[in-house]
Amino acid sequence: MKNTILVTGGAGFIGSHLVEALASGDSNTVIVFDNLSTGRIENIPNLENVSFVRGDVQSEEDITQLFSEFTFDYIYHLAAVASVAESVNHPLETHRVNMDATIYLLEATRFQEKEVHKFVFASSAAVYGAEPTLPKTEQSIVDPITPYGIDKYASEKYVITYGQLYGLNVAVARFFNVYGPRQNPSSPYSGVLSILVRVSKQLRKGKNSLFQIFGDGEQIRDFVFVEDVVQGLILLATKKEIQAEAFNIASGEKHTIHEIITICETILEINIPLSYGKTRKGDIKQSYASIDKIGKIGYKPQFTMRQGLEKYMMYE
Ligand code: UD2
Repeated sequence: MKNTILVTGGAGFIGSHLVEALASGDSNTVIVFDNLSTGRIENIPNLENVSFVRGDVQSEEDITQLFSEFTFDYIYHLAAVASVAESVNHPLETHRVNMDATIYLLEATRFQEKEVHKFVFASSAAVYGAEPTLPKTEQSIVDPITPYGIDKYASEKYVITYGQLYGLNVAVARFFNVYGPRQNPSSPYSGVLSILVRVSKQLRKGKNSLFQIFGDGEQIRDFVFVEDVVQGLILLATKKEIQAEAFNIASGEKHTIHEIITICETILEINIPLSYGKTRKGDIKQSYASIDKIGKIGYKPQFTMRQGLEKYMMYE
């Protein structure tokens, strides 16, 4: 049976890896829906079974138009402003993308003629906030402390509630710190590893560069390689027994910023000069996950931090 699959944010970092994996099954037709605000057209695989629709999830009109042209078997909603810091600086603008858009999509899905096999929403570890109990399990207290975390939590509640109220087949993925090829390092809000990899590569070429740490460098994160995230997303979509529940997607490994700097230095045999700035507003000191719940449905990370970083650094 041929499946038509929607990936919002499919031209972005995580979305484009997902599209690649989905398109490799030739019984799938993949529709990438993206406004190219941070996503890039070059990220979309040039394959016959992948189509690009330029549109904005914030626009109810664009969503209505999309659903008038296609009926979807699976929907992965990944389009978002991915930066916690950007949400702190622009709460209203990020709210429209990270929250309102989710309801537009859920409404369109609810009223499409054919029942969707699964609507998977990309949420975030940011929902857990700064409450100090670790590792984070799906039963941990949820207490978001930034507009980003609040919108992700509100969105996931909507998604799960649509499952309960209207019988929509839904699942929620809580991403921890995702990294890998195509993560864009060029904004001040970019993921820490994309910036660190860029700095490392410059140093490796003999250019001057410096990595800036916000805070003391002892903050802990659970960095998960993008291919493992794709593995987790596809499991949530295809396992029929998953209904209206949230799952952590992470590596289950924890590293400080200082540790990842040391790993980069070892891989590339360089010395990375550091400077220290103030801790960012809304920054969480320690965040790492238990992956037991998703492990029970077959998830197994394939990349350690070092293996993922090596693959990332070889890219280009
Ligand atoms: C990440 C995700 C976010 C959300 C969250 C879940 C990104 C860009 N953001 O936010 O979407 O899912 O995890 O909790 O992936 N840092 C530096 N120097 C730099 C950049 C960052 O020291 O040049 C620090 C930063 O202050 C923070 C840590 O590195 O303590 C990670 O920062 P981040 O922006 O990569 O990700 P985070 O955890 O804020």
